[in-house]
Amino acid sequence: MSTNTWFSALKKSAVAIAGAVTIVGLASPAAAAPPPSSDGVQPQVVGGTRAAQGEFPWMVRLSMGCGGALYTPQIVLTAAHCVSRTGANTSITATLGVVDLQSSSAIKIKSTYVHRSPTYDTSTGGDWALIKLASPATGIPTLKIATTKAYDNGTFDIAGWGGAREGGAQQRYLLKAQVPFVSDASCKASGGSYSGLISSAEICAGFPQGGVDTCQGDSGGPMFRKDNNGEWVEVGIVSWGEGCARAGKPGVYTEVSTFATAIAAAAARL
Ligand code: 4AZ
Repeated sequence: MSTNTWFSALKKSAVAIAGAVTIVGLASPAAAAPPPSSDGVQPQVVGGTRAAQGEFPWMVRLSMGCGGALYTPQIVLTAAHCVSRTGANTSITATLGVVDLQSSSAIKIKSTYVHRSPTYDTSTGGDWALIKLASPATGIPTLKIATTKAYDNGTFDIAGWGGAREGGAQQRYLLKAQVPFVSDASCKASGGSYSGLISSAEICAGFPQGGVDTCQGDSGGPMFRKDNNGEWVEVGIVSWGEGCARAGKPGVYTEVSTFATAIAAAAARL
């Protein structure tokens, strides 16, 4: 099947692909090209570089191959397409506190329960889910969510352990990159699946020329920026895209502000 068809299929059956989100950069963008890593080794993710230990302390890797962000000490915010259903679930392991997934310092905590957005796969959209952890991740900062559209603009940060390029392997070390906001109108005009963009529920980001993006295995992870107080705020959740880092094919993210009230209410009941 064509790559685009393959990708749409992935979007529909998120759990199957949940393992690999990668920050991919296939070609250097004209603007804001990331610098090479300080160790002099070319990062395996083109367009991204390695995050420093502690730089994004709320980043979570989930065992089904998705990303997430620590929302409260005992709740991870991820994508609905990374989980199968709402209900008791002790099969997920969250890895926290490290950029190196193989670090002996990694904190690993099992899940107890999953809450999948009830509007996911409806016309409302809402690719988000909450995972309750068996115990609090003490000492790990949380990432707040955007509660208004005020931060749905500008330059966003993305991070994840997904593939370094389209079809590439999952990463041991956390990679990061930056991508600019793309308007709903521009995103919707990107052809293919983008014509079905749910403007109220999704927010797009990427360079017109491609080159920097999230990718398979980054799903569920946060797209974030600083707020007016200089604090990190999650504005998007890695959701889908046609391929990775392709020109004219932005990354699509759950618009967190749209679902902030529902997310907070669900978390309060977990
Ligand atoms: C994925 O398969 C995926 N380029 C996530 C994000 C993007 C593409 C694919 C965006 O999880």
